[in-house]
Amino acid sequence: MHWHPRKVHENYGPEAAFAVEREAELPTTAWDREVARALELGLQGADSIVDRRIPTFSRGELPHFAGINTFLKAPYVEDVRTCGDYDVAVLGAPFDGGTTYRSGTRFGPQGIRRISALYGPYSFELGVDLRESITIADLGDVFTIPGNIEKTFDQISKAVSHVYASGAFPVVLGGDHSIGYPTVRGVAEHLSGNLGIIHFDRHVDTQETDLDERMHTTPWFHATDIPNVPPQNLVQIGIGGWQAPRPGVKVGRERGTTIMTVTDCVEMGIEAAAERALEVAWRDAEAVWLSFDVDCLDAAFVPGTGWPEPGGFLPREVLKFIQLIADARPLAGIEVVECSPPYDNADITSLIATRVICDTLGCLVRSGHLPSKNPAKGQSDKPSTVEDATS
Ligand SMILES: [Mn+2]
Repeated sequence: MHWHPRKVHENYGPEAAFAVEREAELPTTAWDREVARALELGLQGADSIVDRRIPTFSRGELPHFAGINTFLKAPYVEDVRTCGDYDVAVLGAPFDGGTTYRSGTRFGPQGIRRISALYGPYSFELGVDLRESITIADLGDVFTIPGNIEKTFDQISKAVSHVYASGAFPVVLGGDHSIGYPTVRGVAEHLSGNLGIIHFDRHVDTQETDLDERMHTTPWFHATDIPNVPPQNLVQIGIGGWQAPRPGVKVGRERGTTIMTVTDCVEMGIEAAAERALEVAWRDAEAVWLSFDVDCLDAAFVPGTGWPEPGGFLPREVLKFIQLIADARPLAGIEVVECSPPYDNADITSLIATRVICDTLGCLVRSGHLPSKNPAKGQSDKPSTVEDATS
């Protein structure tokens, strides 16, 4: 039998062909640097180790089960005053005091960081290697106050404000959804124009109070009370089921938020839905915040969440949606909330939470919306061999 070499595109579908060809264009500069650093800091491996790139002490990505659990094994940056040296700053907001049913999201940052070790920085379909394009810092967690929602909000706003002002792209690991108000408050204070919000959720989260407090069912009431965060720029995607409280629906109707159900999105198609969401969030806005509640997915995929609701999105639908949003325009930052590891099975909720962040970063990078501040990192060009996701 003879093997006939063929051009890649004859062997693959269009996306796979793009992915396979794109991989050849990605540099390995940062990886080579990481290997050299690991050998220096972690000592050359034992004499019997054939691969001389392997150090004695695990330093960096490999093995995936070893090491200290920062997000994507990014460096832990203890001195938060230096976070502006990095392109992306990950911070945890471990707080579940706003939860009205299942708690446990105080362990969300831990759960997400732990399973993020399974991810490499390279995405096949997206044609991106984050390690080669940007620098990521893990700042650890905000000092939240378990028994006090308002003090915790102030801590989170101060933290997000610090990161946003530094120029690093904030990635917030929740935490329950009550943190959506203080995160947005931390960004909005730096803008002269309006901040839009793209909100993925099964729940509207627009009532004023719940159980007499500003709980995880209330962030957008208070966020849209901020003068430069108008409700007309709040688009809520995936809302539905038997857990959307009527007081919140009433507020949304009165304030003029935009709600898209799962059926709305699926029937118009994810591309058209993403276009509509972008149009609403960006209308006369200066920046847009992405708030992703993992419970927008069908309960089957997110057992580890506070209010599991059947009938939500499939993972591939929501990932496509996220990719279209991040490919289209820059974002001010992202939060992923309501991941509750104590209720999770086989880490699947933490896996999807990690994936949403990685896909967002990957698309921002490949589309040039998250340029590197470090000239040593080559900013990857927008792919031209695959259909332009934003068209
Ligand atoms: Mn929710």
